[in-house]
Amino acid sequence: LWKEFETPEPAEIAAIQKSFLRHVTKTFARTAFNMDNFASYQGTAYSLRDRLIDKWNITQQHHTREDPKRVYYLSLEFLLGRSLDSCLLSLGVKDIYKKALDELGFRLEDLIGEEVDAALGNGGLGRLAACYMDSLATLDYPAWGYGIRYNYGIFKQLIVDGYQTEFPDYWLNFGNPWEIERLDVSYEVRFRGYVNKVTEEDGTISYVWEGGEKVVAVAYDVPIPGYGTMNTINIRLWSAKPAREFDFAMFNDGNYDKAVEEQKSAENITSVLYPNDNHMVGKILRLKQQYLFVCATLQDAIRRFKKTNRPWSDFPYQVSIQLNDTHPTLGIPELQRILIDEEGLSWDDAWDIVTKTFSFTNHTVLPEALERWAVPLVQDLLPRHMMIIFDINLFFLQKVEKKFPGDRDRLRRMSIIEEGHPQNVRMAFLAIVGSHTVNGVAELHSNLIKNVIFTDFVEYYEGNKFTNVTNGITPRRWLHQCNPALSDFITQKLGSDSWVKDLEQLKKLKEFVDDPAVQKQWMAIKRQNKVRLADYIHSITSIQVSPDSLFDIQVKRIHEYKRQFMNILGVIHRYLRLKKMTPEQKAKEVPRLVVFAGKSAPGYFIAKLVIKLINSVGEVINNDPEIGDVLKVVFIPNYNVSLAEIIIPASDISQHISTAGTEASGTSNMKFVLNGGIILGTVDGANIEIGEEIGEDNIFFFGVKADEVEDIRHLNRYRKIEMDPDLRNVLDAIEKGTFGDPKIFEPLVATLTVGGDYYLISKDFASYIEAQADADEAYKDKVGWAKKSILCTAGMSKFSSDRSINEYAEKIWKIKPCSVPATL
Ligand code: 26V
Repeated sequence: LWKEFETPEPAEIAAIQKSFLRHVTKTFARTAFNMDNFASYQGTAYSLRDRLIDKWNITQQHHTREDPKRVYYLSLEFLLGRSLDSCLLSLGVKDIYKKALDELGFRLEDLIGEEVDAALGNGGLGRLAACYMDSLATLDYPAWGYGIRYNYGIFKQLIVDGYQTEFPDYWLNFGNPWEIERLDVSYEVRFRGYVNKVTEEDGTISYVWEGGEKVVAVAYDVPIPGYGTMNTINIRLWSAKPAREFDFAMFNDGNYDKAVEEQKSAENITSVLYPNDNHMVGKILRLKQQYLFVCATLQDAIRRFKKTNRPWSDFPYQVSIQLNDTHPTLGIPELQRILIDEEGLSWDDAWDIVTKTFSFTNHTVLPEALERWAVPLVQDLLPRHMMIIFDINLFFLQKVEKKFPGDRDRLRRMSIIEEGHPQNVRMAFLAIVGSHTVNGVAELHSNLIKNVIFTDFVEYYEGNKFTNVTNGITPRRWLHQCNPALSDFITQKLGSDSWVKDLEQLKKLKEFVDDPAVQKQWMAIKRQNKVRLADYIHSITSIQVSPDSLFDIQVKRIHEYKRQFMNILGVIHRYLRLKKMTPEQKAKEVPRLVVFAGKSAPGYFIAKLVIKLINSVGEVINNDPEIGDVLKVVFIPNYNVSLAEIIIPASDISQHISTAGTEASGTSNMKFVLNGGIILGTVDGANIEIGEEIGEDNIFFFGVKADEVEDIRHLNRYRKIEMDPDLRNVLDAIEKGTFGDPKIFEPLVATLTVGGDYYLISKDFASYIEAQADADEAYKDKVGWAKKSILCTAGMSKFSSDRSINEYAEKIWKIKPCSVPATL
């Protein structure tokens, strides 16, 4: 197992080949005559899976024996991407697998490329969960991830005539080597029905939830190995199945359609990931997903807890549950329900356990993203939970009233139930009231939570519940794996690869910043990564781009608050400027490649128009013979984790230009800087802390600050917006038809003119263009740029997800590492 390195190499190679061939021939029934790359990928993955399962079993047995406090990370999204490469690296067997496969005539790189992404997430929130699993495993924490096994992940994006079109991502089509189906681990989940009030002989009243319909949640386990450690944790994903395979009575009556329909309707629950990011839609199927998820997860956690015969009062000292945003908040009334209705605890004893168990991370301040569920909907689907939520609210408001007597307006503001027609359950308020700790994901964001959106709660809890844990990213995937050339170079310069598990070591790179040989090699590696991206762009779009241009990249979900619109308006501004230049003047310009990628929610009309505009502008600029390589614009379709691994190492500049105060943290900003790319961005989210760490000289900041935004919006609403004159020119060009039928873009342009410019593009435009000019100027100084790039990587220690996870473990979860011995 972990001792496999002690085996002599030839024997190890032979063992890998044997296991590979066994799986290819026996598991997949292939022969030497039809063993293509995909079959070989499967054989490799299965041979690695065997090792993972061994490590996972040893970990579980050790945890059962030690019985440490465990953390349960509940997330409706896990954006894992591919697993083969990362597992090979974590197990320390990449080189030897490469050799073993080489001898059989396969290139490991090709096989890695055969894997489809596990894309069970929308964006930052889902990818954060994946990074946190990697750190939890690597740091030897006894942790479980829980989520949903969607049959369809985030849709595939195709660009047709410049527009986004969506295709289903049926990722399980050819099987998934990284999951273990656990038909023996399944739980019943009830929906609808009625609540029976029972009066016992002694006069006590209890409630029983009965009737309705039942489905079953079945577990699928995804092992997550720590890097260079035995600890191998688990993400348990639930899949919905009908409670009884078939209604035989119905089947016998010849009512086949109805019988099959019922079966399908159960399976529908976990069929598809909702593709909205930062926007709430009140669909009943989504609520069903959330409840099925927390119901099965709590039964599983409680079953594990009960094995040790501890009293219920021990529960919060053995179990910590982290809610990744409000999506799993129903876990709070569900645990309360189990404790009072099924386990017979008093309300107060139960509530004490609940509030000591849960903690909640908020990931956004956008009002349209805060979850609110209509009371009649919850009442219909989960009648007992609705009663409990009303009671939680009643007891909570009684305490608020006691602390602030007579303050009716405060009670209205703080109520978990929002008044209106219909009433709504404010899930964030329920999550706050039911948790011991609430955190934001970057300093600025945590301050906004405290001072803007949850102020009343800060006052009520006297500041005790709210804290910050700045996000982080795993350096394993986001440097060591995705940028092997830079990773090797860093290891060589530092004389050890210990930085992979201890990012503080990167600080030592500062010693080399003035070394011309290091600068040269550093930039040569960057160029190599730019060539790799240029080749990819050519293969996908047929657009030829020069690796000697400045690569300026914005990749993230398309959203108005992220302001891809401002970026493309800036590109148009640059184009108009270039068009006025003589060839001699143009030759002095820094050639620039502007790359966009990202998905829009399928129903987000304005975001989809932004994609269309980017493609239309690219079409004109890329085919303008007067422009050539001085400016190119590319939209790369279907942004996902494995594409990010190619794009991120290739940036000179990346853009993180959200209106100040709107991007809670951002995590791709961290990935770009870790790979020696420079941020051009607003004073927002984690950009601020990155600036503090790497030094303000190594980041291009622009734009208004978060605390100015409200006043400017107020003025925009009540006066005519002062349109920036350069921006006016740009809009004129669009309206004149320079980029195709201007009618198409009218609704988009209108967001700036008649729409009140909510995201302050006009206000920030001049300083944005100025920052871009500063970047051009700085890029001309090759040595200066190399230094900036080195200092970027060297300053990123803080943003390892290992640091974030250690903070959660110490401050919030109160769990300790439980290191697993190499053998039992
Ligand atoms: C997600 C969903 C998913 C589908 C159903 C409706 C719905 C409604 C709201 C949301 C909230 C998503 C919040 C989010 O993704 N926030 C991002 O979290 C990142 C990790 O903390 C952070 O870096 C980003 O700045 C933040 O936008």
